[in-house]
Amino acid sequence: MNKKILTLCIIHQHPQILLGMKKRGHGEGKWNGFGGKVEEGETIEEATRREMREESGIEVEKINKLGVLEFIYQDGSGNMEVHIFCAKEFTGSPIESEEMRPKWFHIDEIPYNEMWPDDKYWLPMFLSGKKFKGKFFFNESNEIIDYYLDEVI
Ligand code: 8OG
Repeated sequence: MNKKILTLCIIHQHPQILLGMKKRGHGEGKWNGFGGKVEEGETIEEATRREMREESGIEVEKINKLGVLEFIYQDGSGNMEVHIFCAKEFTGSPIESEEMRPKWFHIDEIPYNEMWPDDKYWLPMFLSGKKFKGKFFFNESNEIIDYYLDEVI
C-alpha cells in the first residue's frame, strides 16, 4: 500500500504554541498543528509553508524539522509518514479557515485529551526542542496498540 507523505507545523513562541481545531475531515474535532498532504512537484518544506498559509493565514519562512513519525492504521485507511516542523516566527495573524480554528495554548495547558492519542508521547520532546522519530500502530478504534519513539541525536 502506498504511504502518504504529510506535513505538520506547530508555531512555538515560548511559553505558547499555536494549534487549530480541525473542523472537517481526518482528525475532525481534534486540536492539532497545521498541515496536510504533500502535492506532486512540491518539496516537503514547500508543502509545510503552503498548508500553514491555507489553514491559518500566516506565513512561515524559517522552519525546523524536529520529527518524522509513521502511523500504521489497521482500518485500511493507509499508512502515513508525517514530517513535523517547528516555527518560531511568522508574519500575518492567524485567522479561522474552513479547515481550522486557531488558538494559542500555554504549554502547561495543552489539551491532550482532545488531540491525537500519540501527541502526548512526542509533543513534550518537540517542546524541549529534541529531534525524534517513531512509529505508532493504531487499531480499528484508532487506539494505539504499539509504538516506538526515539530521540535522534
Ligand atoms: O490533509 P489532512 O487534513 O488529512 O492532513 C492530516 C493532518 O493531520 C496532517 O497535518 C497530519 C496530521 N496527523 C495525522 N495523524 C496525526 C497524529 O496522529 N497526530 C498528529 N498530531 N497529527 C496527525 O494524519
